[in-house]
Amino acid sequence: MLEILGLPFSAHTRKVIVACLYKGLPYELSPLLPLDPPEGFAELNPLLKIPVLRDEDFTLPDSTAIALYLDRVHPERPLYPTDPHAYGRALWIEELVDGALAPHVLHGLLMQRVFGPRVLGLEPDEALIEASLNEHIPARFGDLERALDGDWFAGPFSYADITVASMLINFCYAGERISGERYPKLSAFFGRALREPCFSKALADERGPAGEVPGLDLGVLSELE
Ligand SMILES: N[C@@H](CCC(=O)N[C@@H](CS)C(=O)NCC(=O)O)C(=O)O
Repeated sequence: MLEILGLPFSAHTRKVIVACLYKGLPYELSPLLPLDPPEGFAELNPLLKIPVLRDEDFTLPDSTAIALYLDRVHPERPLYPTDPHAYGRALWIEELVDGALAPHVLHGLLMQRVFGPRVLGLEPDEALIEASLNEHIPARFGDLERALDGDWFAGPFSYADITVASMLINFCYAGERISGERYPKLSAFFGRALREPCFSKALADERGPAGEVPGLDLGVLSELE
């Protein structure tokens, strides 16, 4: 069985969990805290980030590399579109989120507001929170709002949608909400994505472990019910 090393409430680990659920691949999740990595973790991922996938004796870090690998090994229910334009677009949307939005949601906001003060005992960097919330995150949300022209970001439901929705969940976990007034298409997309069975199941499984993290705002999970 596939083993996913990571945490269910990590945006990048969730991408892989949702991908496995979407493809119907059985997996087990082995909790791994990147803030307190186990000995030898650098051999699995020198960047010390989660997730890492283990498939028998093969290990692979990075949510994008893992999804591309899973599509090769298990081509049924592809995560990436087959149409070349949609495929390229899915990769671009993933880069927009993981490369340009993730640092501001995960480090600029969630780390400063929740994990830093509530788990690590660190003072929040208020200037960083302010810049993330008022500058960087709105810029990228604007890009996503403009990029959406249909139900999904790249043709049929794909890993691009899983990537965007997963990052938006962590934005909400930091106590924020996606404004329907400012981002009507993105906000409607978010509701639609979370109602996909692969997301409903992942979020139901995640609720318990996420509830153990002090300070995470899990309201978005109840708003779905
Ligand atoms: N490009 C990586 C990014 C992974 C990533 O940033 N993971 C976060 C958790 S969501 C992490 O491990 N952070 C720990 C750290 O930065 O020290 C991927 O797509 O898997």
